[in-house]
Amino acid sequence: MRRSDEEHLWEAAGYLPFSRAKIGSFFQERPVLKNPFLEDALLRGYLRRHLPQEVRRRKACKKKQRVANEVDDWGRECEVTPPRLVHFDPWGRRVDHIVTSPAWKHMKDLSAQEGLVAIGYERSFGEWSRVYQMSKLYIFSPSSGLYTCPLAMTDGAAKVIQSIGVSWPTDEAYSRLTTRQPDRFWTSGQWMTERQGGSDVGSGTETVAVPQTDGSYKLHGFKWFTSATDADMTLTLARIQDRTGATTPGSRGLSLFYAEVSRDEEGRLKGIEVQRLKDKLGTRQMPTAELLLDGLQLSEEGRGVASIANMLTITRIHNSVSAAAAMRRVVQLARDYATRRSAFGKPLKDHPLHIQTLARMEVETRGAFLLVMDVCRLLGREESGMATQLDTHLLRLLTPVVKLYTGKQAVAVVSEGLESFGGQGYIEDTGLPGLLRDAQVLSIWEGTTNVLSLDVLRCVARSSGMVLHAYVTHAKVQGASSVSSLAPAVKAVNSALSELEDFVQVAATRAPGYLELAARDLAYSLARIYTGALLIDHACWKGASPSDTYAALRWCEHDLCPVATKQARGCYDPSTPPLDAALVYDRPV
Ligand code: UCC
Repeated sequence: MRRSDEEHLWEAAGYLPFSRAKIGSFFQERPVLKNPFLEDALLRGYLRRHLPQEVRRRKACKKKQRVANEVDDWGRECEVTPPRLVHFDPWGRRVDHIVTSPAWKHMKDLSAQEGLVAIGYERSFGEWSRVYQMSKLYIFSPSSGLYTCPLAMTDGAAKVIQSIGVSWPTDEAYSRLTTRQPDRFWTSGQWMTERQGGSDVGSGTETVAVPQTDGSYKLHGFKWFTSATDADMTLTLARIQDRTGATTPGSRGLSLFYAEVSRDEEGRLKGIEVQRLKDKLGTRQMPTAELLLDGLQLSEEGRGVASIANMLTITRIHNSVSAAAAMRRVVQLARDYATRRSAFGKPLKDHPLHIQTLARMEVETRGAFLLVMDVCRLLGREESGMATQLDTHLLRLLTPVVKLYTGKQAVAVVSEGLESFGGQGYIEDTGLPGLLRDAQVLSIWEGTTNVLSLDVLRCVARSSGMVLHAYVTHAKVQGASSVSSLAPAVKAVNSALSELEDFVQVAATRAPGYLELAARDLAYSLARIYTGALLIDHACWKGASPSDTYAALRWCEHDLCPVATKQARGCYDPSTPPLDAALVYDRPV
């Protein structure tokens, strides 16, 4: 080959031409996303075990393959083409357009067609409708480009409207939220957070609702985090002003409002101004904004928090589904990669320490999946009128537990998963780092870990301990097994349950601050013990595999009841808070 004049020039200048650079011929194969349904032994076993045959027949595999082929590409497009805010049109008119990618719009149509919200309300599969719906969302979620966020809020809004009673003006909204027709389908926002409070909604909400002569209200306020701001409607909280302009402070002063997001003939948003889009660590695919709005009253006056709690239950369950799904996705990619990547003379899959690490991730993922699906099962039972009182208590207790536990697990497992790709796990255009950035929000929005731990305490107190009684009764039944290979796991669950009961007895005699300090560990204990019981139960099923048994045994090697362990160490004693504070604010002497 003739060398170009340019090459001669570079050489004369002392540089080696690129043609001689030793870049070698090796290119690492990338991890391949296969059919996420066929690749998920636990999901398939769980559905085979629990879903009626009629439901399973409809769960065609072809659609799951579509997730790997087409939908995942849309999800990636949502990530690389994030929404942007156009404040003004070319002629200077304020328009506040949130411009989203075509892929984001495809996600909306797909969600309607697949009935990702509708299934929960059609209830064609009775008590199993929620498990069916959530298992579809579980497959969809990691490829959805975060479209699961608007879907969570849409589902929550439909639930709130249904629980309050579907009548004017929300009947049309309800039918649009739960339709399968893409051209009619609406999504909803849940605009709660203000500058003073995302967690302490009761004292942080400043938005006021001013009564109008036609019986409607104008809302004036500043919503600080409004996720999926391109929604068609929203539910939001505000304080109703009386004739003198006074409002009731605290949670009892909050009412729930419904608002449609619409535009006037000139394309301007009616009653809403979008201040700016948020610059977030992750979930960049989804528009989150600061804005002002006006709307119509929906709840009974002063019942805003209680009314929106139904929405929180649904969005927290969706959050948990997304958490389990994120773990499953990274495990699927990591185990595929381990067959394609070689180091130190052999494929990663032949390095026992690497496989042990993947197996630990798998155990965490299985635990999360079973815990989430059990909560979906309980929700389905409640909504189909099949729930016993024990089921209702369990659902109330386990909703914050599953959300807080899986949110944290997802961050840990996804982070571990990225490590299994080496440096490539840290490179943006592999699409892998986004998994971690998006997982990080799961423990933050819809109630942080500590806020939810306190919610656990509150529901125990408000039910006079009935939710705990239901928990212990159910976990014991689930944990009983005659399969000898599971004996160590059964023993671990039962002794952890006894420790938990002992903890509760002791804690009940202590000052109130004692329980508050124990709240997070208590919630973790509830999650770990119950999950252990579920893994054992699944491993006892006649169609279970040796892997199901192995996973149950490994899970139960955890400290299942950290709250008892820490109680024994005096971690919640009255001296702890001052010592914690001294440590946190330690200064050089
Ligand atoms: O907006 C956000 C981002 C949106 C993105 C969503 C995407 C999700 C997608 C996931 C898939 C990828 S984040 C907003 C985050 N903020 C929160 O989640 C709020 C966190 N704070 C709490 O949860 C607090 O505990 C509050 C706000 C509920 C505390 O308020 P109060 O007023 O102090 O609460 P109370 O007094 O405990 O309860 C008031 C009423 C009571 O009913 P009544 O009056 O009948 O006794 C409670 O029983 O509300 C009822 N209630 C509940 N009911 C309170 N919490 C619950 C609950 N969890 N379940 C049932």
